[in-house]
Amino acid sequence: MRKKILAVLAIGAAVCASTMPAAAINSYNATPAPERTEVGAFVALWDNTGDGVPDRFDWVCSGTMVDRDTYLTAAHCTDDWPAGTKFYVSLDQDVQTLLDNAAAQGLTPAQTAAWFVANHHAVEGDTHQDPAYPGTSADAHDIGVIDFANRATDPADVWSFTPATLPTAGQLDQLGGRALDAASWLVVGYGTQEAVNGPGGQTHPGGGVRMKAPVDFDALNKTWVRLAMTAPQGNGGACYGDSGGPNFVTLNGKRILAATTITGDTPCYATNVVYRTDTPSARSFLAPYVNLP
Ligand SMILES: [Ca+2]
Ligand SMILES: [Ca+2]
Ligand SMILES: [Ca+2]
Repeated sequence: MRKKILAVLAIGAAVCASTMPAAAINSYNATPAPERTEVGAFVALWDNTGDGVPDRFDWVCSGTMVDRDTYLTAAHCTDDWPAGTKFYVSLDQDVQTLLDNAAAQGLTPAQTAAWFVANHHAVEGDTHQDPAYPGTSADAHDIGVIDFANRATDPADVWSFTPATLPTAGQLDQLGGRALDAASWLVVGYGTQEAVNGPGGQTHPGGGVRMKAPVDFDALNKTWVRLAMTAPQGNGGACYGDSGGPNFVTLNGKRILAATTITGDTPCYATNVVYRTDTPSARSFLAPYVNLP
């Protein structure tokens, strides 16, 4: 089981992105999600070498606007960054093409970040994570936000979107497994595809584009939902860079952001393990940032 963050993993997605197909989520049963304007890429500018000069500007995770100035993501996406790292959200559909164009023009990572902000492709915010993270396997407290409440510009100043609807307290428990299995589930994110075997080992092509895929309910745990992403059953799935992104369930015609992508099987073929947003711990973390239903 590996968390589905991108950047800190030594995988080949962003290195040769220009030769990769523009796709994200897993390759099978996935489609672009231009209509999911509330879902955005988690982008960071960071220094790998300790000299104070940023070496990377890239998408690493996914997340969702839950009000005009709060972007819900995973705690592990906000964790363990080098000092001085800056964090941004982009609600653009195709972040990868913009990054490729900046690289082709020879912009440095810092110049690319400035260009993204100046041209309304990214907004800088402030990360916060559940102080109880990493918690336990029963409750990892793997929830965080990029918040814009203390910034002059928030995403609603730049993009038009309707914030996602969070569940009511204990809503998934009240529904129970049978109703949750009958409902439609959808995962959205900017992450890579499932593992591809090559001469140098496994790689994860793609990513940086907002994609969606159907997934199927497997199990409800205390703080987790387990979702099947098996291709033969018509499911898609989530992979590296999809961490923090939404898993929506449609209940009575209403799309609810029931849980966020956290982890799963290492090659991303089988299971999306997602952190519930209707639990007391998730709600107590979120309460200072967003009005909960
Ligand atoms: Ca550096
Ligand atoms: Ca099922
Ligand atoms: Ca807020």
